[in-house]
Amino acid sequence: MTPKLTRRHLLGLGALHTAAALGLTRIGLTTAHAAHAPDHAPALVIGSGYGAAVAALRLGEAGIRTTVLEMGRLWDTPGPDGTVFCPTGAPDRRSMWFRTRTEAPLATFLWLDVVNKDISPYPGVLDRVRFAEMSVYVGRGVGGGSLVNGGMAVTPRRDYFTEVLPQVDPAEMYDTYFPLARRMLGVNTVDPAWFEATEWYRFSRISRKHAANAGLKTVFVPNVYDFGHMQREAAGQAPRSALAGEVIYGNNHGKRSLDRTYLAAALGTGNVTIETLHRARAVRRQPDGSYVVTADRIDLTGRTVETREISCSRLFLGAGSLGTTELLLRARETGALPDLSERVGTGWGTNGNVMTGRANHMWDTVGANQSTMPVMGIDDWSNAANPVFAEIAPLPTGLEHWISLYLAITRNPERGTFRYDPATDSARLDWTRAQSQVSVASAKKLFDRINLKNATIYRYDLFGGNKTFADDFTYHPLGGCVLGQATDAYGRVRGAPGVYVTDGALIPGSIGVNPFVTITALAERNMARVLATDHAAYATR
Ligand code: FAE
Repeated sequence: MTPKLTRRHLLGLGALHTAAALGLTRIGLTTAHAAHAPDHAPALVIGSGYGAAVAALRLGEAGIRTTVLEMGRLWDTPGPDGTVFCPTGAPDRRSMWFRTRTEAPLATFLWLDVVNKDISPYPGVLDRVRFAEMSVYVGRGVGGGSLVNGGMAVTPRRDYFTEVLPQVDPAEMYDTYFPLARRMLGVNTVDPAWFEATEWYRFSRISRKHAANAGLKTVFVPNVYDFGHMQREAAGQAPRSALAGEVIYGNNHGKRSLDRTYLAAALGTGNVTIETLHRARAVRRQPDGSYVVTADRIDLTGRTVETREISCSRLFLGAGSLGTTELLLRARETGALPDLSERVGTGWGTNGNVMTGRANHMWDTVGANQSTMPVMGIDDWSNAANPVFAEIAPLPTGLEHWISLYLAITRNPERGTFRYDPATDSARLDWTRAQSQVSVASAKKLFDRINLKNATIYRYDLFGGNKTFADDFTYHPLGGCVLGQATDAYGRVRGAPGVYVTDGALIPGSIGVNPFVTITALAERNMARVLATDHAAYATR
């Protein structure tokens, strides 16, 4: 489905281009005229990922003046090389968030340290947040995770969704909010005939064949990458992005990231302003019931150039599972919001993520040319003994390497807890390597079966330490402020009236598929309720 660009989208896109061209950190329809940053907004949104973008659009549409604070930069200005994002194979400072060396998920190839490169510190687009025994990859910038992710737009199984979020009416979600989210995000599917014929998805077809040999089902999965554009890339009629290895450090073309969809529409309402390079640090409540957010504005070296206090009547937390949880945990533990629930910081999980690679036989070539956008998964979730949904992932090196790569989503009931560390004023994650072993054991069962039936073996050279399973990072952080626990059934934060959680922090650690469609649809559902029922209580003061 090609999304219809409304007048609102076009106005918003214009505002983004103007801000980019002028190097502004404040983006809005009135950007050029606003001399001073306002220190009060009726509604304040923290972050600009999926949940935040939904909140911003729906608030703006309701006529509520809204400010969005995003710690990353706007990714709309070409660098000296003429592109917005850096090439994946030759990453520069644009790749990662204030690093001196990149930290890619696949650290080595043939055990060689050939993947990562030295870079200079800069507010780059991908961050790897390291906790003691788990790392979390997140996107930084206007659009959050949508800037760096694989675009897989998967609707969860209805039975599992109902089990995970029993407070949510599934009929409402599957009839209204999932279709709305897919439409707004511009979800589309690969043309099956093209998929079968193109060299760019040979790697998927080989994995499908090997899964079938083991009696396993594969399914096509939708994506927000524009497949029309991809086909034109393949035909040499459009600039290459998915077919040029671009994904984790940003796509220069073809990707319907949130700045093209929800956020453009939000800006187009004329009521929404986005402030970039603003990191929200603290939240407190005023005697009149309004809130004050303390935010550091940083420059491109990471130095704090200004500390702002912005008051608001309503506060929407969309800083992602890690960001939102840390803000609320800090507020509770420092006494700024002492009435917050004890459940803040609990119920966190990795969505059972575990990555693995298999070595194929010489005759089973995966192709030197691989599209970075996954379009197929092995779906064995209905196997009650060992439910797994495994994304067939690309490994685009430009060379034939005979590797089949997967991101398995397993059903791991282990949950982590965040603790506030006063010494560093940050959240620490209690998650042990042993907790990841549940995911590894489950993925191993599935891939042992595939290896057995195809007489193949695992790759040992990709994840460091001769590991066959990457058990130390996740792309899918979920939970920390779980719906119905730290919040009510609509994301209203317990003990802080007028504060809402709107992002992946609401989902209790697992959803069985790649999560952004669920995060978006849940935010749509919650915002519809909040705007319908809480609006009068806060008006637009
Ligand atoms: P998120 O998108 O993370 O946005 C949070 C935003 O808040 C970010 O822009 C932060 O910079 C910002 N922020 C954080 N703290 C602060 C603060 N204190 N002050 C101001 N701003 C702040 O949140 N999911 C899928 O469904 N399909 C995929 O194919 C897929 N592939 C992925 C590939 C990679 C490499 C990665 C990293 C993730 C992938 N994901 C995928 C996960 C998906 O991107 C993620 O679930 C969502 O982005 C989470 O959405 P949220 O709204 O929770």
